[in-house]
Amino acid sequence: MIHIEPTLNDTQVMQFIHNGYIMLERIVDADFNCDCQSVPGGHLSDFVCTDEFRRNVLLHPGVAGVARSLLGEDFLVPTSAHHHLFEAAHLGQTWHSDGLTERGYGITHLQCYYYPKAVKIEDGPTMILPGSHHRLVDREAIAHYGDILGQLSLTVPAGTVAMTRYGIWHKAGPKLNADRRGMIKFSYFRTAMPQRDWARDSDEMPPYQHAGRHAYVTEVESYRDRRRGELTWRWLCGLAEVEEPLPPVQMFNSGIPLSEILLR
Ligand SMILES: O=C(O)CCC(=O)C(=O)O
Ligand SMILES: [Fe+2]
Repeated sequence: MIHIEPTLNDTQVMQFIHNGYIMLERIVDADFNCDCQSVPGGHLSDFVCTDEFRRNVLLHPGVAGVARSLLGEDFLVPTSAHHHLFEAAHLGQTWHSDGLTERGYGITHLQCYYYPKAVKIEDGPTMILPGSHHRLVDREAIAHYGDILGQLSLTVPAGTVAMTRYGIWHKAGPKLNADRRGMIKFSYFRTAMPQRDWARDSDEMPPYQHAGRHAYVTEVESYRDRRRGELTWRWLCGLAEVEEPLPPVQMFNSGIPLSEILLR
């Protein structure tokens, strides 16, 4: 079986719980980024199942190391993806979360955005709202929001992968030019209950450290974020009483267990 070392430590896992994303800038090799310049928009399956895509992106030690840390040893590796390709200028999408966003405290699904080409502000970067993955809402209820304090435009260098908690609020930002802007989106899933699957600083489990308020969060909601964060931390450390369906129930759910992959 391909061996993937976990790359996150206790502190980084707590940061992920709080923020709902991790950015890996310039993680994918420049030559492979160039190979992605002609990939068509829309659903992708054959391309993401090639050894090249697996080696350079899905099983890259830096990318898969985060999946290993947050989803455990034999996670599902994506076998399909969606290429969000924009060329013409547009006004931008509305705030939303995708698909059947999960309930519960466990982390069972990581949704990733891979940018083969650098994204500047005028290219219509993806925008995310850090911390919003805790707020499960009706999609239509947030669509009318404009700018939100603390929102982040993912202006990134080529080869960047953002790894997000599935429920995070996001949208494609306004695009001012006619240049190609691509983002290949794919998901990893958990297959087994967690047991503090990352690189441990020590065998003693540290208590959850709440990193404080996000810019748009008031006192009471911040208290809720702290409690939700603690519950997720305990769940990831294997202390939860609550079992979740694994892999999680999704509208789409395609992946191959890491243990079944052979690279030539
Ligand atoms: O392309 C992007 O930046 C985001 C696209 C997106 O979130 C969607 O279409 O669901
Ligand atoms: Fe989306």
